[in-house]
Amino acid sequence: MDMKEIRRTAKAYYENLSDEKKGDVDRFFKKMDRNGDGQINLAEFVGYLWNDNNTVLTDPSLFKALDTDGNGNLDRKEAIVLYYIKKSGRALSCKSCDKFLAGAYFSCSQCFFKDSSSIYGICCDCYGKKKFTDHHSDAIFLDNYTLLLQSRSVVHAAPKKKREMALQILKQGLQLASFTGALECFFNGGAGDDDSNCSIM
Ligand SMILES: [Ca+2]
Ligand SMILES: [Ca+2]
Ligand SMILES: [Zn+2]
Ligand SMILES: [Zn+2]
Repeated sequence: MDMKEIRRTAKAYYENLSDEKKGDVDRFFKKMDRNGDGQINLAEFVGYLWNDNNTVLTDPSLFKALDTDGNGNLDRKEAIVLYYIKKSGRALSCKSCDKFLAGAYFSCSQCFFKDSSSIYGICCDCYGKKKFTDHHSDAIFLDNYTLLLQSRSVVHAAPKKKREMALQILKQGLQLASFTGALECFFNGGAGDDDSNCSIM
């Protein structure tokens, strides 16, 4: 499992958290660390995720991939990646091979935009080998980067009120004050469209 990208993302995400949210990471870690030795072993990892109803993540190969130094335990730094995966809603596994989707993946765009469906994600290997034949035959699969940009067009097409609602939902989901300015830029069409500062777009 290639965790390089997700690890870098988690680190950047953590650096932008408020002190209060960083405290939340501490609480998360303490809760997982049942015996209080400052390390998370596999049993503590699995136990926590079972209690948390996050069985997608209990895969021992994910634990191994999170354990960067390979000492059989997760320290706080290694556990931040798990915290990020949980909080970002990236706890998804491939619908075909069941492996955790650590990197780029493809998802059915119809299911993605339908609120009654869950995300139907397929890892690049399975997508390349066309192992998604049990899904509805008219499915249009898009990789997650393309889907992100398509989402922008979809939100643009919505009336202003609905667009604002979508932004509110995202803000609540991300719980990240520092992200919201950038989000507004994303959905308002980038720099020059209004009076917000869109330095990153
Ligand atoms: Ca422990
Ligand atoms: Ca370790
Ligand atoms: Zn797969
Ligand atoms: Zn679908």
